[in-house]
Amino acid sequence: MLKSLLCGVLQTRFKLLLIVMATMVVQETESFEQGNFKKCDQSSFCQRQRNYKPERSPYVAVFSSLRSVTDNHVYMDVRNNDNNIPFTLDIYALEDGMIRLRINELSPLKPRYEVPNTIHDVGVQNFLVEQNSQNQTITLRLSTNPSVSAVVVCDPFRLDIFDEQEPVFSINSRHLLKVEHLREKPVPKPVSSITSDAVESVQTSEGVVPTLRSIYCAWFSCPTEEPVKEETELTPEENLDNPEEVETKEETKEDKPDPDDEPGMWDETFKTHRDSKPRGPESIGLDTSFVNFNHVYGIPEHADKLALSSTIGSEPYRLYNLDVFEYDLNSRAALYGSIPFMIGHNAKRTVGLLWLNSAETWIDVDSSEDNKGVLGSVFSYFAGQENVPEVNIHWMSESGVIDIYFMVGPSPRDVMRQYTKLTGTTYFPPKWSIAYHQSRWNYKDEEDVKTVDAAFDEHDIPYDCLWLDIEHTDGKRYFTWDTLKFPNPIKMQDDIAAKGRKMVTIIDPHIKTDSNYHIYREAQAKGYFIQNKDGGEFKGWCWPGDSAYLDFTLPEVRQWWASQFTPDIYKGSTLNLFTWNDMNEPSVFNGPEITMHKDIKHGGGWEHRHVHNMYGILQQMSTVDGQIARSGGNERSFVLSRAFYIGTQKYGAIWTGDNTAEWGHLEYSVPMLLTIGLCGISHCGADVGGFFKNPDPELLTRWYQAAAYQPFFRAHAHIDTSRREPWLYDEQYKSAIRGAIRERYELMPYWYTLFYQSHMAGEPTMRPLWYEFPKDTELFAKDDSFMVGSALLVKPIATASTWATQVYLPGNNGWYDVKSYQFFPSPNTISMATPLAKIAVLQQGGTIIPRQLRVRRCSALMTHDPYTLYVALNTQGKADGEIYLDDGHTFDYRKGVYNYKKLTFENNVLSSRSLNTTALWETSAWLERVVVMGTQQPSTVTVEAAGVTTALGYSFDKNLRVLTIRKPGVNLQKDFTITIN
Ligand code: NBV
Repeated sequence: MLKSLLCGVLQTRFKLLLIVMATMVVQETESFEQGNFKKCDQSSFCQRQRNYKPERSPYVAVFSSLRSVTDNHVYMDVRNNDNNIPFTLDIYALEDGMIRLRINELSPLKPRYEVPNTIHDVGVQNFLVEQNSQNQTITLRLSTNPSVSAVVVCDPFRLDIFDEQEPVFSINSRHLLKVEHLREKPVPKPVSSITSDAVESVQTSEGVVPTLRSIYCAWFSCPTEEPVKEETELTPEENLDNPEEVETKEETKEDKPDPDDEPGMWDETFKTHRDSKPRGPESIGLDTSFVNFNHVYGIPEHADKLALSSTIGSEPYRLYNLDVFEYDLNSRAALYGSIPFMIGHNAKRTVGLLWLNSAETWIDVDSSEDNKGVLGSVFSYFAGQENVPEVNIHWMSESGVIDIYFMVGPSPRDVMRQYTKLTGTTYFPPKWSIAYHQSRWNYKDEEDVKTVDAAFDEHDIPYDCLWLDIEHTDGKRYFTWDTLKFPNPIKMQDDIAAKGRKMVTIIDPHIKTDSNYHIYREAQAKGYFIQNKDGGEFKGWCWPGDSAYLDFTLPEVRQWWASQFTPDIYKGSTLNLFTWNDMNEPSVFNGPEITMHKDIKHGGGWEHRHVHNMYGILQQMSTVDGQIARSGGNERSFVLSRAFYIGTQKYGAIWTGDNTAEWGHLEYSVPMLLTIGLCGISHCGADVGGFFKNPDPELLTRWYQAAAYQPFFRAHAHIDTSRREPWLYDEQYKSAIRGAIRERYELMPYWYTLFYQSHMAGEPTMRPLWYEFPKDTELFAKDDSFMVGSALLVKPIATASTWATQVYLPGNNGWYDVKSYQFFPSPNTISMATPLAKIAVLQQGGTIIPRQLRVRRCSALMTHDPYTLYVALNTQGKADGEIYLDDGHTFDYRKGVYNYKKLTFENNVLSSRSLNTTALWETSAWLERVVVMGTQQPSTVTVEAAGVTTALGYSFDKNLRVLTIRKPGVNLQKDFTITIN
């Protein structure tokens, strides 16, 4: 009996063991790569901040300390009542209804890191200040935007921001403000040395120094401390009178860890990497609530949906630029770029919040139902309303100061304008760079380049730029060529350029440590590399083997790097060669989390931890400077970067890195790009076809179709994948891919106009549907379709064998299928047939878009070609749009050398009027056709330009109600009027 019982138990145990082992194997394979990267509980500051949940915030703003530094800047003292550390609170009134909040230690042991050169000098306005001593609140109203106000509640500190009386943000209402003050490393003291004096001074490596408390108490009155009793520990045996007391004492000790010595504050190890944390803890945390919002967006880069999801009970979103191999979808894990900008949107308004920080940051999003009504009950504005929603955000950064910019919108456009006033608008990309790019790792040699280039022409597929990856170099020494494979790089580029096309070479930030390599030699001699924590050049592993990393935080290093791009120095380069900055998170193969050690040193004594998320943008910025300088400042730049940060849009394009040839990755490219666009970066794209693995031809075709309508359109693939140029596929796929690329080229005038507008006003070119239809709640979480500008709605096919798709058409202007011109009233969900060659694209009623239908082998050849206008009438028979024209590549537009036209259709008259009047750009481009959708049969059509009126030919499709006007023939520079009678 006993034996069989034992056997049973053992058998069960054995089975369990097998199951556990099997699970471990599965988990191991699933999480092997993710295991290289930290979770919040492996990052001590994230743990400390996340575990901080006081019932009441100890931070108090001192009411009587309010001072106006200037009329647009007020200042207050803040103190942490738990430890009496003093802080400064600064609030600034900025133009366009924006408010800035800054909290720093009053007198930190050492300066805390503040992000340089990111925020533009924006205009300011005055505060109208009202103090209420009874409630201990201070109301700061913006003088030029008086509907916008900030209210400081003193005890505990809270800041609420209102627009039109409506609370939109509430700061520290969850009591999560926690600034870890800089402190001396505690030195373990012998028990007998603890006396009450220890409160006022501390033993450090530099001797006995006064504590912050003692400095602070000289300014403020401090509560008197209980003298610390000398402790002589009794063993349980000695304390025979009361043995339980000993137990309790020990428990209390464990419950109250030394606040200066919590785990990971002074030293932290992840895998085999130790972070020595020379400055100790300095993290910051704060909650910001979006009041009356259910939906928040932004904080790229994550392979996640558009609307951010609640992180409660799971991992926070993480911002820490990392090179992640085969990244997972539906994840909050960090990727290559970081932008701590969040947008809240509801049916009434859109708001934005920028958390200015360049260190590792984790973000909890709490949109749980339990929150509903909590803040609603605090604000009288919501009296009588139950369940007012709120999304509570907990920002946690490893270092820096609290520095937040609030934007109250109220429309999505307003928020983008406000955000890009602070951080810059999109650089103006040269026209060729928004056309189609062909890349792979790698086009092998000059012969390969020549063959691929020629094949595009043979197969009648346009392309504008051919890319060379790391294999083109001499042993991964950037700015050099493998002379066996590329013996005549200048001739190669000239041949490509002769056809109107461009080339790009990759230039990574890791520099091979080889004294025969001019870049290394010079940079080393100048001391331009990042240093180890104890001095000496930091070396990490990357493609070339042992590599050093330039310290791009230093202006002199950036200047020197920029100078490397002149063709005299970059041998074998021409002005038609542009740049790709990859691996600039930076990627360090043998570093912690495949990046740089946090404790290594940049110039100015800052550690890498302080600047990490900015490293990539600094490389891209100086590459751009170099490219512009090499042409004497005449030619626009094009630099693609993998890492990105706040303001990347000013410098160039980014892409979503190493995705995979799977349908899911095609699907997620849409929300990823929408999010990146909402955070200012308009020129973004995903590798067409997926970087890793081989796409089947249907997936590749559908990917081309989606990307033909996304801002940065480049096919790219891993070195181990099979070749996948479009002509390698069966006719049906090849012709569908050709069709998609040609659709892009036809639409180039519209894309170029959108990029000009994005450059001027900061609007994303690719937009979520809610951006255009902000009141339609159906759209708030929709990310399977998107808008290109205000006119086109695109629903990519992101699942296999999908020959029809449901498309939700918002608004009440109606929509036209761009190919068939079929009209669909809206709001409405329609079913659209999507055979392999079809892209579901609809033009909104009320819009006019330009196209060029004579597609040539590249965009440069189409510069002066004729245009067609597509006028899609809304239910009132109206439409409008714009068209922008210039030379496509120089900075002459800054001198006014361009044509920007407003196109209006009303009362059966289409007119084109110049929005700029001086220094027009000379072009022979003319209007060859106008297609008017949703109109009546005319009896005559005439065009008037420069006082001359001419009758025009036309055809009319009664069923579709489409009028095609032939050859108006007017030069596009000129104003004209077309009248339909
Ligand atoms: O330079 C090689 C690749 C490049 O093709 C890719 O686009 C980058 O994202 N690079 C990463 C390094 C190797 C990735 C496995």
